[in-house]
Amino acid sequence: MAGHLTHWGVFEADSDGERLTSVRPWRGDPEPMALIDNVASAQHHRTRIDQPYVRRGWLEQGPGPARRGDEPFVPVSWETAVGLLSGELGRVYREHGAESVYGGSYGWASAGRFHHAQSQVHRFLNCLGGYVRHVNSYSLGASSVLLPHVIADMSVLDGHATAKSVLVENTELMVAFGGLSPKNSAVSQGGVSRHNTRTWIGAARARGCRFVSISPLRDDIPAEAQAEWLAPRPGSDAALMVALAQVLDAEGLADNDFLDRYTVGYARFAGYLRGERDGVVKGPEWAAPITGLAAGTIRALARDMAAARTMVTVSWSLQRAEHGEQPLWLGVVLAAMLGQIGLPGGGFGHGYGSTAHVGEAACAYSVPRFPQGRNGVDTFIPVARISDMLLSPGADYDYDGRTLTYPDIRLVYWCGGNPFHHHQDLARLRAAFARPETVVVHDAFWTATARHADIVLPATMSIERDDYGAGQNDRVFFPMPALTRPHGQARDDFAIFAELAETLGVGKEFTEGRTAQEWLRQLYREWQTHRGDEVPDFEVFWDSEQLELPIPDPDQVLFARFRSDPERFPLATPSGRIEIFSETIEGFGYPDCPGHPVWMEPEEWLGGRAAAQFPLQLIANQPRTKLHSQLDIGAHSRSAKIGGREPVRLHPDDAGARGIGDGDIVRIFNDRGSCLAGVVVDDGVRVGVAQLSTGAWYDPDPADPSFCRHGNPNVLTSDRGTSRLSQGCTGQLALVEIERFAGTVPELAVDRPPAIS
Ligand SMILES: Nc1nc2c(c(=O)[nH]1)N[C@H]1C(S)=C(S)[C@@H](COP(=O)(O)OP(=O)(O)OC[C@H]3O[C@@H](n4cnc5c(=O)[nH]c(N)nc54)[C@H](O)[C@@H]3O)O[C@H]1N2
Ligand SMILES: Nc1nc2c(c(=O)[nH]1)N[C@H]1C(S)=C(S)[C@@H](COP(=O)(O)OP(=O)(O)OC[C@H]3O[C@@H](n4cnc5c(=O)[nH]c(N)nc54)[C@H](O)[C@@H]3O)O[C@H]1N2
Ligand SMILES: [Mo]
Repeated sequence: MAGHLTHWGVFEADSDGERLTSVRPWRGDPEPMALIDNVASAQHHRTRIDQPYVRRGWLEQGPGPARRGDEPFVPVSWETAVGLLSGELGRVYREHGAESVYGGSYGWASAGRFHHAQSQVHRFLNCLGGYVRHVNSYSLGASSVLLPHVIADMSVLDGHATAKSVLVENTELMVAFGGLSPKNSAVSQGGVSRHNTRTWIGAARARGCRFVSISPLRDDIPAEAQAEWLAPRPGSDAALMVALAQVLDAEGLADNDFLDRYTVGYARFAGYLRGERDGVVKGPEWAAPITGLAAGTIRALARDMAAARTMVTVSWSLQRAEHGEQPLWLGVVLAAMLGQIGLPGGGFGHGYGSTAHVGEAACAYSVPRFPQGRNGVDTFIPVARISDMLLSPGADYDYDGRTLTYPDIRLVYWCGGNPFHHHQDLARLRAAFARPETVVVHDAFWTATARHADIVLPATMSIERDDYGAGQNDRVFFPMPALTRPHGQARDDFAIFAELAETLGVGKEFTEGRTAQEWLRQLYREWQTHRGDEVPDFEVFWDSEQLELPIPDPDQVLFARFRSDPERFPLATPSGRIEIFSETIEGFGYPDCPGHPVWMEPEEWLGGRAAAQFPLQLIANQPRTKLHSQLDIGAHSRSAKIGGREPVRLHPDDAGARGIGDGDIVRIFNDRGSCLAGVVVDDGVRVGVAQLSTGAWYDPDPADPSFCRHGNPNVLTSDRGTSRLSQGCTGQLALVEIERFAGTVPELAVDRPPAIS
């Protein structure tokens, strides 16, 4: 029996050497998650990649642009695969240079720090001269660019958020834009040891904290919160926040001492609230028809916020949308007007409820990681501009005050991510994936991305290799000894890269002469020496269940030092203060992101013209029964499917108006594409909203790649950036229509391997 860390929790398992015979939540987890059930059921599923494969056309005609995604694959030996791939890498680096290789390889891969897939592929490509990389994430595209201009880097807001323990003791009112979702806080990058969402929210409530959840879904906050539920039109939060700010301003409730001492630019913003330029006072009466909330509700909420110790928290989802910068910036501004930033339990939070780690106090030491080396290429893209890059080499685009140019990519290397899960407008991505000369994918499963590759290499799952790991701000460091042998001919990414590197003459640079086991020891020992305190030797750690990490300030309060002395501890913004108006951003001159936050109508929302044709707001949020697309064929994920399709939730009025009932298979569509889904009728969904979470493996109709038979919402979402400032992903919201699916429901193909010839 041994424990194993995943991004969604720790489990203990018995194994017969080949498979897990029983899986139980780790004894230390007070709120274990059923997501752990996906692992054992997926391990030997027929969609597991059992050996290396090459796309037939690539094998026969060689590298070049091609319609990828529907040709058969040819099984090849490891020797052949390594020979072909090293030859092709050699050719591309020689003929086109490192700037023609896209190795950004975005994705979550698996927990375990040494076998972290992105670190592996980045180090390998760096040994060859480097690669075009990505910056930022799908999670926080707008946040990572906007917030450093306005208040602080994401690492501060993320890693040093006021601790949940402090909220439990001090917060009187928690206003949660986007809720505090129990499904999201099941997960954290790198792993979660002790889930605590229901516990801390229940404790805060028992002490008297009032929760207001502002979200299209009632279950975006746990029942323990006994929350009041406000459901404005999705995408209209900025208007609601502007109106809340207007009430504070007009009724003398804004904390002027705080605004004077700790912020810049309030006067400009107040002029906007007061309608000094356009004659429109942006109060509750103005916001009511935009948001669909009653003016009285908005006014009362603003007054309550000013009267209590209030935490304004904005979920990450709000910025994963058109103009996603605005509600985020307004959240900061509202908190600044309330004057409680830096006080226990008050102020601003970003992502309580978005993942498990936000609100966990920072550990003294992060755990060892595999060094990636130096990238010889400077060129990068904001991560969600992948299709634009592949489709438009040489084109210019705006980003954070700069004009950048897309490189000309010949080879795409993906290891540990699934762009045919994560990217928007999948028909367009498929066209983009037809452009490179070669696409290489390592994965454990025949995901849609593997099916769009030329060379497919089978990776081990984390249960099949020795590793160790801990999540960000998670206080438990786990040894992760292999629980079973690898499936089929699967190899660790490290072993694959080690052999490729050897063949390409950079073996020594990549491995430094160490095996994986030797690396684990070496990295641990380096870590041990750099730590000031007593840490057990590797051998002791490896044989133990876990190692608890020290937490220097368990009751951390975000920006407490800044509040105590803003001259001595200024923020890293240009003014050193919170920027309600940013000269820098104003100076960029972007019409879609002016110098202070505003309400800007998105194109796809229920209040706009496009809603006449597509009258339902699709919420493409994170899935409850899995992490992204991972292990979608696992037992827990499958248990939620309807007729094998991803569930879509609809309000009874919207279902009734379309003659749709529980369990029906429907077609969801807009101008970009369509997909099937199985209906769940639920009055916990706002009227006018259809919730189809991400994660169903993309299963395109062979005749029409914009039609997914399985229920991947990214055939419907739009591939446009949040704004020219941050170019973040806008996948959360889109407009759609839904109809009952007429005819015979087509069989799925993505739950079996592709055609093998
Ligand atoms: N419409 C819409 N789209 C979204 C979002 C949204 O809100 N709406 N959210 C976005 C967000 S926030 C994110 S983070 C992305 C997530 O997108 P991804 O991180 O790309 O999604 P995953 O399904 O986690 O992909 C990880 C892949 O790595 C594979 N893998 C696991 N372990 C290993 C390993 O050790 N080696 C190798 N080689 N492979 C491994 C898994 O099998 C899986 O295929 O999706 C984004 N997409
Ligand atoms: N179970 C599970 N947990 C996960 C993940 C997963 O795949 N599965 N993924 C992880 C990752 S990578 C990330 S980045 C985080 C993401 O964390 P978030 O971005 O916070 O998560 P989402 O589920 O996309 O969105 C949260 C909620 O926001 C609400 N919402 C959507 N649009 C609007 C809007 O316009 N206004 C308001 N007020 N609310 C809105 C939706 O109802 C949605 O349920 O989750 C992490 N946690
Ligand atoms: Mo994410």
